[in-house]
Formats: sequence, C-alpha cells, structure tokens
Amino acid sequence: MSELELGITSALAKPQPAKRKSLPAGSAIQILQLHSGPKTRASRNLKLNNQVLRDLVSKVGDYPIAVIVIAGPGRKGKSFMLTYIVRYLQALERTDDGNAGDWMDNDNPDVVMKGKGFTFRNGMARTTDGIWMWSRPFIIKKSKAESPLAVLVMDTEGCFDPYTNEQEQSSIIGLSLLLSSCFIYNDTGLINENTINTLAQFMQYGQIASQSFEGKTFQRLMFLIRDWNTTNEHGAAGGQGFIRRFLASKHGMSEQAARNRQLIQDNFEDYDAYLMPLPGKKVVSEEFTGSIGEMKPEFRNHVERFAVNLVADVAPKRRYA
Ligand SMILES: Nc1nc2c(ncn2[C@@H]2O[C@H](COP(=O)(O)OP(=O)(O)OP(=O)(O)O)[C@@H](O)[C@H]2O)c(=O)[nH]1
Ligand SMILES: [Mg+2]
Repeated sequence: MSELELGITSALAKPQPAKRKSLPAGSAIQILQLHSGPKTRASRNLKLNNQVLRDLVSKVGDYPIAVIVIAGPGRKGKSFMLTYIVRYLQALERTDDGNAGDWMDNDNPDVVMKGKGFTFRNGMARTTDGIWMWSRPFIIKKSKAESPLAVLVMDTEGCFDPYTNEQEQSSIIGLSLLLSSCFIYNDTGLINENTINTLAQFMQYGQIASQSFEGKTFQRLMFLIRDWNTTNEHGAAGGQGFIRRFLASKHGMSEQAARNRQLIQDNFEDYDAYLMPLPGKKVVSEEFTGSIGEMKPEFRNHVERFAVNLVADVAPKRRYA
C-alpha cells in the first residue's frame, strides 16, 4: 500500500463525526510529482509530497471522507470541471440544508474562475502534472438531516498521450481508482477500447483485493463525456442510454471486449454517465477566463447540474479491510 493510500485509509479508520468547523479557502496543491530523469525516454520518478498529504489528512478530523477523483486523456477539460465542483462545494459549505442556491452567481456572469480552482488552460500543452488535490477537505451537509461529510477533491495528469508512458499511466489510474469513492472518467465521444482495456486491468487487481473483504472493490464510476454530439440527448438521461449501450455485450464483439465490460460491471458498486453538450467558441479560445458568461447557456446549465448531481450521490469512502 502506498503512503498516499496509508494516509487516507488511516484517516478513514477514525471514529465518526462531531461539529462542523470553518476552514480557510484553500488552493490546489500537488501531492504527486513525476520527475524526468536524465534519460528522457525512461519512466519519470514518482515523488509523493508526504508533508502536504499529512497536513491535508489532518484537516479531515473525525468526519467520514468522500474522495472525488477525475482522470482520463489530456486536454479534455478535467481541471476546468473540477474548478466548478470546488465552487459548488464551497457554496455548499456555507449552507446547512444541502441547498447551495444560485452558487454559479447568475447575476454576475463575468466572475473569472481562472486562478480560483485547479489550473485549466487552452492549447495543446499538458497542464496538470502528476496528481493534485484541494489543500483541504470540504465539510458539507447534503441535507439538514444528514451528518457532515468531508469531501476531498483530486485532479490528475492526462493519460493516453505521447508524453505519459504505460507505467506512469497505470500509476495515475491505479491510485485514482484505489483512493476514490467517486471516480470520474473524463473523455470525449465514444470511449475507445484502449481505455476499457486499461480500466479492466485494474478491475482484475481489484478482484484479487476484494477477496479479503465483502462487497465490490470500487465504489462509483462516472463517465463524463464532453462535446457529445452523436445524439441530441445530454445530461444524466442521455448518460443512462450511453452506459447501457456501452457496457452491453453485443453480437460480434470480441471475447476480450465482452469480458472487459463484464469486469467493469462486476467491480463497481455503481456506474453512470453524463453527456455534456458543446461548450461554445469562447470556452475553447485562448482568452477564456472560466466565467459562466462565456459559456453557451446549455453548457453552463449542464456544468451546474453535473456538479450538483455528482455531489448528491457522493458517498464516504469505504474502509479497507
Ligand atoms: N471542447 C471542450 N473544451 C472544454 C470543455 N470544458 C472545458 N474546456 C476547455 O478545454 C481546455 C482545457 O481544459 P483543462 O481543464 O485544462 O483540461 P485538462 O483535461 O485538465 O488538461 P490536462 O491537465 O492537460 O490533462 C480549457 O481551455 C477549457 O476551457 C468541454 O466540455 N469541451
Ligand atoms: Mg488538467
């Protein structure tokens, strides 16, 4: 078990809640670096920022912890979406009944979001390096009746690009899967077989791990599909149709493809998809500041709904046996 896992799992083993306390705003902070060695073609070295991680875990206190992680190919809006999830969690922290109201601040559509969350940027160059987390948990209540929950948010380097080799990719996806109680897999269009293969490999490890405790190894898988224009149906409703078709074994499919799909279904307690519409020209321009005023209204509405739906279903990370 890595130190990162140990840190989070030992926090998970603590007793249950107390009163909510207010914490400073926080910022994105790197917890795992991938350093290039002298041989540029060799794998980069993994370096865990232990101190940062310890500080972070110490802020969780006695609350149950949920961990939202986003992963997937590079340059597909992962950090941008997490920035809005952070904005929503910050608003939720300010309420006690799970209703964050107009948290996107529709009366002020020009609020710049660049610099207020995880770094997002246009262009071809990779932006997120290694693994980042918000420097503190968000202590939220999903409704008046529910007890507070500490939510950790984690952003990861893009995978499946020419700069991330297989070993690095496995480290990022493996850690993301193991640590998350909600794993968002972010991609555009239809999910390709390479991705399914990679996920399925981890499901096999998961099956071995799950022999030591009851239930499925992984909790929630959310496929977040950007720029969906294959059909007109978007959001969670569109996502349901997508996931049904995507995970079904079809006549003519290779044995491996069918097996991979079964592994995903067998190892996650819950899986879902959300289809995002195109964001509009300004969002993909160099000048994009992240404000809602620059987004196409339909896209803006889906960013809001996605964040709200995701957090509504987020569950505490189950303890490891
Ligand atoms: N086409 C498209 N672009 C988007 C969408 N959401 C955000 N973007 C833009 O995509 C660009 C890249 O966003 P990032 O959040 O930095 O992407 P990333 O996946 O985190 O990139 P890496 O960290 O390099 O892996 C930004 O300019 C965003 O404004 C979307 O749904 N579709
Ligand atoms: Mg990023």
